[in-house]
Amino acid sequence: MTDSTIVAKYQELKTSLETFAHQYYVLDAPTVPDAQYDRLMRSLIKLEQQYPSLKTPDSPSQKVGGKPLSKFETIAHEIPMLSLDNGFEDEDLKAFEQRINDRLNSAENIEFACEPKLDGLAVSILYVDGILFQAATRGDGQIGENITENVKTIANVPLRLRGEELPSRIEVRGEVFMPKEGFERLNQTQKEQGAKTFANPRNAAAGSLRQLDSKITAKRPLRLYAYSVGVLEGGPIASVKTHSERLACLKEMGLPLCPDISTAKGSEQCLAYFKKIGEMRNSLSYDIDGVVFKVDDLGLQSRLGFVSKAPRWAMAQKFPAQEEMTRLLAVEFQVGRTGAITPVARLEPVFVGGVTVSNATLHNQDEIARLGVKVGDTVVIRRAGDVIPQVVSVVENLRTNDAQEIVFPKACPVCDSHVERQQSEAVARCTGGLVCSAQRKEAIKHFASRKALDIDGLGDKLVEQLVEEGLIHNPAELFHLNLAQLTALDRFGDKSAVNLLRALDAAKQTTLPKFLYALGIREVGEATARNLALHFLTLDAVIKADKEALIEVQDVGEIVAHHIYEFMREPSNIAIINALVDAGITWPDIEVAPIEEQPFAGKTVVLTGTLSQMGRSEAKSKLQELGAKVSGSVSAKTDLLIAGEKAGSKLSKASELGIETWDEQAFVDFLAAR
Ligand code: 5U1
Repeated sequence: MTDSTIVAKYQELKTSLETFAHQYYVLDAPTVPDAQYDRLMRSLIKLEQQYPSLKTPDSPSQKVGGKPLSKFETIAHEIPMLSLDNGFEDEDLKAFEQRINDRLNSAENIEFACEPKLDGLAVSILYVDGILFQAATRGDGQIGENITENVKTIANVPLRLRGEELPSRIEVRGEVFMPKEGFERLNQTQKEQGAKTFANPRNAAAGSLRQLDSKITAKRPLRLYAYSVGVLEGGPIASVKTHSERLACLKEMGLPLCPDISTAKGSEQCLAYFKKIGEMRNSLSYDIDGVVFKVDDLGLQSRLGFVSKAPRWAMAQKFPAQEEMTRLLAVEFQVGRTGAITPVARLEPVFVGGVTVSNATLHNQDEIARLGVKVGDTVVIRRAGDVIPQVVSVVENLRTNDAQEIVFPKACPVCDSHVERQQSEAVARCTGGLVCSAQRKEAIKHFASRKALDIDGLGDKLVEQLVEEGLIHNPAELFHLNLAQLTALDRFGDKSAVNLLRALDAAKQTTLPKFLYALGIREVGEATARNLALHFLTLDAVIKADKEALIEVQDVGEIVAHHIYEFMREPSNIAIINALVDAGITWPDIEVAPIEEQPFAGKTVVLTGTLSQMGRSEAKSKLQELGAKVSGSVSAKTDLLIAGEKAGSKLSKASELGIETWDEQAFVDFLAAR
C-alpha cells in the first residue's frame, strides 16, 4: 500500500468505528453486529502497530486503556462543580418554585428541565477543538483528580466530538455510572474469579473509575450521561437560550444523554414527572436516587445565581433512600421447602426504601464470609423495589469489641438433622426431608398452593397449625382429615371446616402437570412439570425414567434430571405418591394426537408480547400439545413467532429474519378451527 492509501484506510476505519459507536451508544440504534465492530477495531489496532505514527489521541483504539499510573494528579476546576439543594417532600419543591418566583418577581409557571438523578459519580470532561483533552472527578468541587485515561475507556464517551462548528473549548459535565445489568454481570464474574464483589452499582462505578490501571477500567461496563456544561468557548451551543437546547446540542455533538429527561411547566407538572420516574425507578436500566429540576431558561438561571455552593435555579428531589445503616441484632436460620438453610438478619428496625425493615436476608454461608459480618455490627441495608431487603456491607469502623462471629449450624435448627453442603452448591441443607417439620410445613404449603393442587381455604397459617398439632405429616394426610379434627382447632368454625373438606375433595381432580409440580421436586417448576407430563404421559413413566430419558425432556438438563431421578428413588417419596393416589387423586389421561395430526410437530415457536385471550403458560401448553417446541428467543431456527400486544425486539428480529409471524387472534382462530 502507498502512504496515502494507508492513511485513507486508517481514516476510513476510524470514521466507521466512531459512527458505529455513536449509533450504538448515543442513538441506541446499532447498524452492525458487535462482531463486525470488533473486527474493525482489530484491523485499526493492527494498522497502528504497523505504523505507529498514524495513531492520534482520539483513535478509537484508546478505548482499551493505556499504561498504568502511579497516582492521580490533581486538576483545579476552572468553574467550580456545584452541588444541589435537596428536597424530600412535595412542599420542598413548591417552596423552591415560590423562592424562584419571588426573586424573579413573577407569578408565571416557570419552565423546568427535568432529569433523573443518577446514582454515580460526577465528572468533568474537557474537549479542546473537539478532541477529548482531559477529564476530572468532582473532588471537593474546586479540585478534582485527573482521570483522563479512565474516562477515555468509557464506551459511550466520544474521544472526538461530531459536527462542523465545534466550540474551541467545552467542558461537559455528567454522571458516570454502571448500568444495573452490567453490575450484575461484573459481580458474577468477580465471584467466579474469587475477587471482591461490589455492594451496589455506585460502588462498582467508583471502584472502576478510580483504577490506576485504565486497562481494568476499560473492562468495566461504565457509561456516561451528560447533564450540563462548564467552560464554554465558541460554537453554536454558546448562543442557545435554554438548558434543554444545550443538552440537544451536546447530543448533536455525539454525547450521550439520559433517555428519560423531559421538561415541565410549574411545580405541579414537576411533581407528576417525579411520580412517573418514581414508578419507573425499579425498571430503569440505571440506579437513580431522585430527580433534578433546573430552571430551563439560561437567562433566568443567571439572574437567579448561587447561594454558597449550590445554584438557586436547581434542586434535587430525592426518593426515600434505598440504603440505610442499622445494627445487626442476631442471625436466625430458616429452613425452606427443600431443606435450604437461609441465614436471616434480625435488625434494629430502620426506615428504608419507604418501609420499616427489621429482617434482611444474608443468603448463605459464603455471603456471610464475603461480608465479614458479625452480630452487633453496624450494617448497610438495601431495599430496592419489592425484593427482599439485603445486607450489602458492614461499616467496619463502627465495629465494637463485643461483635460476635456468626456460626453456621451443623445441625438443623428445627429438627436437629445433619446439615450438609454439596461441594458444587452455595446452599447448606437440612438432610431431614419430611422428618423436619419446617420442610414438612413448606412442602404442604407448596402442595396446596394455587399453581399446584389449589386447595381453597388451606392457607399458610392453617398448614402450620395442622403440622404443629401433629394432625398431618405429609401432603397425603391432608385427605384423611375429618370434621372433628378440624373443628377442634383453635379459631376454626364448623363452616370453615366443612368448606375445607369440600375443597380437599374438589382438589382431588387435578392434572398430571399440576400433580408433578405439587410434589415439590427441586427445580421442577410449572413449566418443567408440564414438559415432563407431555413427554412421559403417565406418572408411572416419570417415576421409572432414568437420567438419560429425563434429559430427553424439553428444558431438562443434567442437574434437573438428577433431582427428579433422586426424588423418585427415595422410598418415602414413593410412599407419599402412592398414598396420594390411594386417597383418590386423579387426573385425565393426556391425549396426544398421532404425530401426523400435530400441526407443529418438529417446529420451534416463540411467544412474545402480552396475550389478552389466554395466559402465557396456557398458550405454551397448547402449542406443546400440538407438537411445538416452545423457545424463549428468536433465531434462524425459529419457525413461527406469535406476537401479542407490545411485542418488542423479538418481533423486530423475527421480521429481520423473515420469520412467519401471527398475532394472538390468528393463533386463537387456528385453535378454534381444529
Ligand atoms: N441530572 C443531573 N444530575 N445533576 C447533578 N443534573 C445535575 N446537575 C448537577 C448535579 C450536581 O449540578 C448542576 C448544578 C449542574
